[in-house]
Amino acid sequence: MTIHPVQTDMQFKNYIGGKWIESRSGKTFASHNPANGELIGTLQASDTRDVDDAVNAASIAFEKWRKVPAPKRAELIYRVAEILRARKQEMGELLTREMGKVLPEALGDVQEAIDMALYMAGEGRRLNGMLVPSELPSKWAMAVRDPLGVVAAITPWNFPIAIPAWKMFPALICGNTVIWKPASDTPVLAARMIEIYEQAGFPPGVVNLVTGGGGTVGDALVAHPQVRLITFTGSTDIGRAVSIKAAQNLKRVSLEMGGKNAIIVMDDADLDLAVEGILWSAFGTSGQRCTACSRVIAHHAIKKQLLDKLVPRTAALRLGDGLLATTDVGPVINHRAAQKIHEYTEIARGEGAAILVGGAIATEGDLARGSFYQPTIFDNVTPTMRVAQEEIFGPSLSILAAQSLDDAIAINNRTNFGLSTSVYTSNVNRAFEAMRDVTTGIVYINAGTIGSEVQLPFGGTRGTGNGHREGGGAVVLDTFCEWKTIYVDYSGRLQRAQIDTDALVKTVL
Ligand code: UN1
Repeated sequence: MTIHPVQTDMQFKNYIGGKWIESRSGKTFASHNPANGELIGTLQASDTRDVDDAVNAASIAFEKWRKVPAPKRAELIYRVAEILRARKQEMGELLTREMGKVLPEALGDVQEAIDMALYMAGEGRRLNGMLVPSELPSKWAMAVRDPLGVVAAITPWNFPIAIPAWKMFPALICGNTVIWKPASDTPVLAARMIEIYEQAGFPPGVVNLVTGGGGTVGDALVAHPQVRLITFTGSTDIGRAVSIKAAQNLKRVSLEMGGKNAIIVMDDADLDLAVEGILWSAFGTSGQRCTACSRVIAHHAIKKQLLDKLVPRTAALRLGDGLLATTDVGPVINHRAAQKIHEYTEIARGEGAAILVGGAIATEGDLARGSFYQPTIFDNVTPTMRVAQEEIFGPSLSILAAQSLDDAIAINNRTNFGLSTSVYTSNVNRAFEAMRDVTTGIVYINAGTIGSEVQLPFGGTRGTGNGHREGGGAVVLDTFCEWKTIYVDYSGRLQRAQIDTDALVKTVL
């Protein structure tokens, strides 16, 4: 494995109208490596004037871009996939340095963007509309997909390459132009990604980057009347605020928010398989996935046996810099996050949970230079405890007991989130009952709660989303398109729908 040379103290600019430019604010902010505090780069701390410039550039570009045939738009997206594939290792390493996840997962994050690019580029030759019979003779009835205009993508740091790809490739293939506001913890990756769009040959103004705070750049994008769609992934609180603010201009908002995902382990499950799924889903990405498993709902008959296998495996996980092959679990995104995760440990303790493993910020040796949290398991958790209800977004797992499958599903469904659920069972009837009765947007049987694939809808119910889905072909296109219904009457006479139907059919016959 080659580790590419580390460049530090690099200054990255905004990308507006095809030019790299400094913010009008004259201010910058820094991005650091959560494993050791290393400076990754300085970025523009933009303000509303930069957002205005970007909206202006994206609006002008839209008039040309919407007329570029979709198969041609697709060629540019294919090009992004090719460049990203060639630079996968380098981008993966940068991802580990800026965000912290271990390198194999970082490469997976980049791969997910490559997959999405290839998939959406394929839509360039599809973008199916509708052609249906008219009720009148000599008349065509059809519907086509129109782009919305300027789309704002507000993206999180936990999948800094994949999640923007889920939003931007569908937006672009449909003919929208995009302004990207990346999370302030991972902006260097965004700037590098924009270089790839530039290299792929996207025309000026079609893809724009404005870095800076959510309260300034994000709010300005949400409020701007010319931004027609906000596609946001982040916390439920911010998503709700985005939705309320955007409603004033009646704009479309696609939200992907929190999760409180559970793995249900039945008494007939393969426990070794379940343990692998739990470790991967709860502690992969240091638990910082909205699909992460933060609850295990174990059938009471096997709970002890399951914990006897799970706890030592959890205790053996090695924390460290994600670039090292010896690391199982990387840092959490920053010190604030580690503090917040620890507050939940205190809450669990206060609520009467038993801490079986972990439960502290990790500071041994080199870990003190970064923000690390020990993989943690809370036992004796009951469904109404805060640690069983609230999203922690860290390597903290609550164990609950259930009396039966129905009981487990009821516990699973009773939270304010609804993203992903997994059920371990070897009984096919139980598996199908769970597939019927679980009310989250994603259900896994005999696999963990993480690992969705781009060609299927991704999203959740209740506080996780607002009804939109990402990935999943036609489903995601519906978010990024406006349906335009077109009637073409070539009869040469006035035909009145719903009135002349009978008479005219008689004339034709
Ligand atoms: C997220 O955590 O926000 O299914 C997305 C998964 C990944 C995507 C997670 N493919 O875990």
